[in-house]
Amino acid sequence: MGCVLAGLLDVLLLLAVAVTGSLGLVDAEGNFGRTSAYRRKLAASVDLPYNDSLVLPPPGVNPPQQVHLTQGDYLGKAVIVTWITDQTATPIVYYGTKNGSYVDSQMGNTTQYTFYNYTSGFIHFVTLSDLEYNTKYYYKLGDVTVREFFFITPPAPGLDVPYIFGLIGDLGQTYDSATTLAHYLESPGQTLLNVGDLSYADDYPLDYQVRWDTWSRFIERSAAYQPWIWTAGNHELEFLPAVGETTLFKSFTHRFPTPYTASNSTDPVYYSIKRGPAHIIVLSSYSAYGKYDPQQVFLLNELASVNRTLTPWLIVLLHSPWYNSNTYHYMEGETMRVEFEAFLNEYQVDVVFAGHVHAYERTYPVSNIRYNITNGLCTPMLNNSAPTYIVIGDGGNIEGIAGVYTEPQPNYSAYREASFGHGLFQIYNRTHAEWTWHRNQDGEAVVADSAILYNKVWYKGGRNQC
Ligand SMILES: *[C@@H]1O[C@H](CO)[C@@H](O)[C@H](O)[C@H]1NC(C)=O
Ligand SMILES: *[C@@H]1O[C@H](CO)[C@@H](O)[C@H](O)[C@H]1NC(C)=O
Ligand SMILES: *[C@@H]1O[C@H](CO)[C@@H](O)[C@H](O)[C@H]1NC(C)=O
Ligand SMILES: *[C@@H]1O[C@H](CO)[C@@H](O)[C@H](O)[C@H]1NC(C)=O
Ligand SMILES: *[C@@H]1O[C@H](CO)[C@@H](O)[C@H](O)[C@H]1NC(C)=O
Ligand SMILES: *[C@@H]1O[C@H](CO)[C@@H](O)[C@H](O)[C@H]1NC(C)=O
Ligand SMILES: *[C@@H]1O[C@H](CO)[C@@H](O)[C@H](O)[C@H]1NC(C)=O
Ligand SMILES: *[C@@H]1O[C@H](CO)[C@@H](O)[C@H](O)[C@H]1NC(C)=O
Ligand SMILES: *[C@@H]1O[C@H](CO)[C@@H](O)[C@H](O)[C@H]1NC(C)=O
Ligand SMILES: CC(=O)N[C@H]1CO[C@H](CO)[C@@H](O)[C@@H]1O
Repeated sequence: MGCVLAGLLDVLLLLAVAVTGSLGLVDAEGNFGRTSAYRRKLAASVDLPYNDSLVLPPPGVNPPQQVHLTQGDYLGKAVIVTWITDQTATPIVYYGTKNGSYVDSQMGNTTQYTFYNYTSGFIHFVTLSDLEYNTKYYYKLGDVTVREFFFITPPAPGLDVPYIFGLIGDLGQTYDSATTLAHYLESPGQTLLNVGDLSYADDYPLDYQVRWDTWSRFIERSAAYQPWIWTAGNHELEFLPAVGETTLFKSFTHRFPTPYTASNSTDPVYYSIKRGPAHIIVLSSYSAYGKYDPQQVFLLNELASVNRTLTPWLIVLLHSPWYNSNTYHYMEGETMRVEFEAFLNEYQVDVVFAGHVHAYERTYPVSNIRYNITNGLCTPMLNNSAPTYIVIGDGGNIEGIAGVYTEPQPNYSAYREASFGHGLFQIYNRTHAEWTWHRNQDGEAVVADSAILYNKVWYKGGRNQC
């Protein structure tokens, strides 16, 4: 009863913030989630042409291009700067805390890879370490043509440290993707959590690698100025045995280094970081996760090491959702859910973000960990102690929207809509965070779905959060 009441209260809150579209109240089956009536065009949009200004290389002599950042250590005091040049160049970053005054420098490394008959440019990656927290750094790259950028380090981990994460999944490089990214650039997001499926280069014959280059140029206007935290999706696998390409995640791991060794992971596609008030665990839906597999060993070690006094919020990122009531990719995440869900409940994970499905969906806190083959208890249960699950695979890629839902809407599904957009996860303090979802058809300031998330460990308010 309490759950239904709280659900109604949520609906009233939504009314108060004047959401658009029709509001679903409790229906004959007792469902209180909402399926938005809003529909965008269903036709897939095309990729930006190669001569579009959003994907063109910068001018100059062997200019640094495809510049992007990610966190470089466990605690948020390091940044990995990655960029590509067509010809050889020195992998060096000049940096400092004053604009134009680059008093420090750091050397790194250069790599290259081939994929079928494609040879990548020179991929440079440099880790800037021992940075000060909460500080703006300026940096410059380039031996001849020089380009300048800046970033802001996160605050030190702590209990009541506000921080805003952006969420984007399945972005691709279409006109819709461009709208999503343009809106995100207008947002207050400080670090982007990317839940996988980046360029969609593999939607082209022979996984046309040039589309990785155009994608990395496309995202530079955000990713050169704030870290993007990478999750591997199925489009990163690039398994093409017919032409001898059998190294999984080959382009992804060459182009997007992650700080995996800092969390004792042995694989770049799953790892963990602390950032401000959050401990973020990145999992791979496409790496073995069974008992005794390295990913499960990693996850259990990592969960046991989380300190909720240092980082009150515990976030998990993965690509293929465990709770998805869209017919698209239905149940693909089920085996991983069966293997891992009980661990996430035990360690009181606050929220799990996934992509994969090209639409938006938010659940109430839900768990489904009672089933043991013989007891028949296989129905997902609303459970305040369990995580909230959010599908944010609505970045706008070339494959188009996933518009068909299972009916009726399961009672754990709070809101679902087949539109493109992005999300913001705004942590206020140890007890409260606010999730907002921004659909592309609205201005950035408009919120199409929102919810307060109450911290699983610290919130003692007793409100029924279902
Ligand atoms: C891009 O190329 C197409 C086809 O070659 C051409 O029609 C279009 O004008 C070009 N656009 C720009 C911005 O140069
Ligand atoms: C740094 O200084 C240059 C030259 O004065 C200026 O164009 C640029 O906007 C400044 N950058 C920032 C981030 O303030
Ligand atoms: C790679 O192979 C494809 C298909 O055989 C061909 O169309 C393309 O021109 C080749 N690219 C290069 C750089 O050789
Ligand atoms: C990694 O393993 C080492 C050695 O066992 C340990 O000291 C360190 O705390 C571990 N780091 C993390 C982030 O788990
Ligand atoms: C957890 O973090 C707090 C705050 O930094 C620290 O005082 C405490 O010792 C840590 N607990 C453990 C078990 O490391
Ligand atoms: C709710 O979740 C908690 C934490 O995982 C668990 O202990 C409890 O058994 C769950 N309740 C139900 C009814 O599933
Ligand atoms: C499965 O669950 C039922 C009901 O909770 C319990 O009686 C039974 O012992 C469990 N079976 C196993 C193998 O744990
Ligand atoms: C949700 O639906 C399931 C079956 O579909 C039911 O067992 C459960 O009691 C429902 N929960 C609520 C809170 O209505
Ligand atoms: C945490 O933030 C929420 C939302 O701004 C606020 O209502 C609450 O009072 C804050 N709690 C503390 C302990 O500051
Ligand atoms: C991964 C890798 O090759 N790291 C090397 C990068 O360059 C530094 C020094 O320039 C080496 O110490 C690292 O081993």
